[in-house]
Amino acid sequence: MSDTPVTVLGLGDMGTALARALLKAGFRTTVWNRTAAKAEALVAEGALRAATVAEAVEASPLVVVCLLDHDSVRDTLAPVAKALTGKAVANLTSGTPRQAREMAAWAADQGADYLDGGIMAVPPMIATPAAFVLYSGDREVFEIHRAALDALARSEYLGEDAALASLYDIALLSGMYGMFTGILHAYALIRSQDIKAADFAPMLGRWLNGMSGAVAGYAEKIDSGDHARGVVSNLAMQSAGFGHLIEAAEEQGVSPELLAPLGPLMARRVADGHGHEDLSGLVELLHTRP
Ligand code: FVH
Repeated sequence: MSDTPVTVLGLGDMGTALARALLKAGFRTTVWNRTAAKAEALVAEGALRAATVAEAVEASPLVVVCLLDHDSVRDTLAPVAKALTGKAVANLTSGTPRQAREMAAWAADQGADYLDGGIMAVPPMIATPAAFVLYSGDREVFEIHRAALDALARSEYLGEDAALASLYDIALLSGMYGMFTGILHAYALIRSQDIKAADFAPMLGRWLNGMSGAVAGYAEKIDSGDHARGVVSNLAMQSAGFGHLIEAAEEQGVSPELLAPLGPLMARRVADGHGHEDLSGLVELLHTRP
């Protein structure tokens, strides 16, 4: 058995996976969930059940929190604020950067150390090499509890600002949803012609892999602010061609609503005199360079 006890608050799908990973790694694991019955399977596997949040917090120096959202974290922790003094809270509940800073300040007021986390995995991926968890907040606290955190997934520490884990989490998820958006639209087009999505999938996968160079290529242009360097497909051409995508979708009876917002942004950037540049320049319309 590993020597640092750990408490897990929240036994939804993710909290259960986290607690199970800790148990498997040999940590003395105390669990609490609002709906107590969800602890039963874990107790059968060796977890200690806490009857109250206060009891759960008392049980371990490290308290891993994985609840639905920011409000449920506040609702759960506020009544046991005093018990948190001297504890380390690793809050792996999804939230915004502002909420992370707010929780860090609140924890500090209670005399607790705070790490904010973003889980980059779905529950079955926990404790597998495919999963990673982003952390930000107090570096020393991260290092002290690293063994327990590493039992959940590969840990990636981003810096002292508690908001960083959430910011990276949201940025990664936004990239993911952008990709999903394109995939769904592509399948709707294919289905409009009675072609099986599965038959088209290998080609779509090949194409998206081929285009993944944009991740690093756009990053270079965005960081330098030079969207005109090494342009292969200029924005004016892409903007004109994009109209065909919307027209074709409508012809095929496919709603273009997932794709459509990109068109006016491209047109605006071209009208502003950036038609010779790369698509990466759209970032300048989304956010003003500091
Ligand atoms: N599951 C996933 O794929 C994603 C992967 C990335 C990270 N997320 C985030 O993890 C947080 C928890 O997600 P989850 O999958 O465990 O969610 P649920 O299975 O719905 O469990 C929710 C737990 O929260 C408890 N809860 C809800 N409201 C309250 C409240 N007001 N007070 C106390 N506890 C509350 C709920 O308790 P109960 O309904 O069983 O009594 C569950 O324990 C989440 O931030 C994801 O975005 C998961």
